[in-house]
Amino acid sequence: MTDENLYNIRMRASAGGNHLSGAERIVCAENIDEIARGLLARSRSKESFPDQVTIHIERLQDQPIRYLTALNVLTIRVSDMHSGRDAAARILEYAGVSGLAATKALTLLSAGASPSGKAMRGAIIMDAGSGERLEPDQERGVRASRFDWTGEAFATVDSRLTALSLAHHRTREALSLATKVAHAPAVVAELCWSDDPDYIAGYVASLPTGYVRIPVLKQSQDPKGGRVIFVDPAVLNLASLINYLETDPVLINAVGEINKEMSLPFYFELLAQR
Ligand code: PML
Repeated sequence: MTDENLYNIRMRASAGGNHLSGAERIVCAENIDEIARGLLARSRSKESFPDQVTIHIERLQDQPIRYLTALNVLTIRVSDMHSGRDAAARILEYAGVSGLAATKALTLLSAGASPSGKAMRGAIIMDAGSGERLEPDQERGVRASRFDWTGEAFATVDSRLTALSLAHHRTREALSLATKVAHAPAVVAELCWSDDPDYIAGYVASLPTGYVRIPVLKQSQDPKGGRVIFVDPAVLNLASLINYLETDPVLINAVGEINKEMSLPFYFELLAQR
């Protein structure tokens, strides 16, 4: 894949004005038709049929691609949503998020983070110390975009995740997004769980912790979810962070460690040994 020949393809589906699904890829010109067909098929695979689907195809003109290695992955064993959220708060604190901000983020995601109560298409940007929300549009949030795996890294991550029964496309896509986000200037950590009522897993991700999957972060059939990106205000330039997240193209060309499920105390022991 040469950098000059790359295109970003984005799919967004909505029904009744509400966001239903979205996905995106970075591909070579010769793969555009096949990938666009796949994204279109995905827009129709939800129970509620979309009344609007947008496929946006854009050449990544003159934009240098940043190549990254995926964050290391592990899963924390939790028994229910409460122990899942408790684990998330403790891992966020290890990454440098204050207890106040972690609690605020968990409360916002569980209550519905946008002022209208709809799912936000993008992420909340939160001061990792005070918990103050910093994204300019609280209804929309800031959407990380323009990231994907190279073909080789995709095949590797897919087979290694599948070997651990983590074959869902959401895990693979979230890992690539979280890798881009964790390498952003001023980012301390990220917390996410899905707004898909059928998908109850989520994660905490950061450079020091890696991508920590938490299999249960909400009750089944709960439509609330989203992302919070915690930032260090002392080094934050909000405009350049948003620019990096929304427009800088990132390709993941290498896969990190992919570990089995472990308990939270065992994970903290591993971190202490590093
Ligand atoms: C989403 O994009 O809907 C969030 C996906 C969270 C994935 C958690 C995982 O399976 O690792």
